Amino acid sequence: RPIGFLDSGVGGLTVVKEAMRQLPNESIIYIGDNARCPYGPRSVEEISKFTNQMVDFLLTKDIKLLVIACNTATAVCLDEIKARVEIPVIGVIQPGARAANKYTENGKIGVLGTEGTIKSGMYVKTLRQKNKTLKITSLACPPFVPLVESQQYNTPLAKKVVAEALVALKNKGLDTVVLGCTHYPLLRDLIQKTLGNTVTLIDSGQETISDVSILLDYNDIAKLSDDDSPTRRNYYTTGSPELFKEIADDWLEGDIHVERVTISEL
Ligand code: DGN
Repeated sequence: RPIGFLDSGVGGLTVVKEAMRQLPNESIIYIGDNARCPYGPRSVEEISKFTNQMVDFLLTKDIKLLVIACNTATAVCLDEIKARVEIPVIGVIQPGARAANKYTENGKIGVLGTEGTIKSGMYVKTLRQKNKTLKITSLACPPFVPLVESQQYNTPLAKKVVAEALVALKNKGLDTVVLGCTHYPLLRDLIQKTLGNTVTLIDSGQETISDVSILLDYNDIAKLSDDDSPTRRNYYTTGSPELFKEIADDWLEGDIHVERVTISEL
């Protein structure tokens, strides 16, 4: 049975990339709601409704574990989804917060995310739960997701937008910054250059997949090494399969097969 991944668009592919690295035997079903992306500026009601529609779609594919590979959706409805589905569910915020707490040495942490994620206060709450003396600076970066979705993440425009947005984090003495949106690892090099090499960037995808690996073990649902059934990776988008495939080809290894699913089918 496959692991299900969902995101508002292509951002969750940064988590899939880690899954392919750490858990290459596992099959994957991914859905991105590109037609309704970005979620960041949307209301809590809309984010919850759209996310639940994708969860139901993935459940029809007989997934064994669900990864909410979107910080905005995790912030808004992780608890609600956990309560209603019977398979293990994991979001991206707790693993990211845990990693930031582990890596910081001076206790000064920055969190980058969408407006929805930053407004939810979920990173601050999760980090403070671990260590209430942490000094946390949160910053919403609304132009970042549209840059990634329009495949402009390697352009001079992206460099300018990233540099301008991150001015707000200069001179705060941060030693650790969380990429609190799954789209942001596609801008990682630009973010690192802007913040400098003294800052450790946390990609919550990497930590999330370590957690997925633990969950598979604890629930006894990891694919067995003598199971020779082929590893399948299927991608669905509510938007343009061609554009989705271009970004996926750029970011992931191997043959990518993308199918369209219309919003009315969700
Ligand atoms: N990739 C989603 C996240 O991690 O929050 C975000 C995006 C969005 O739709 N703005």
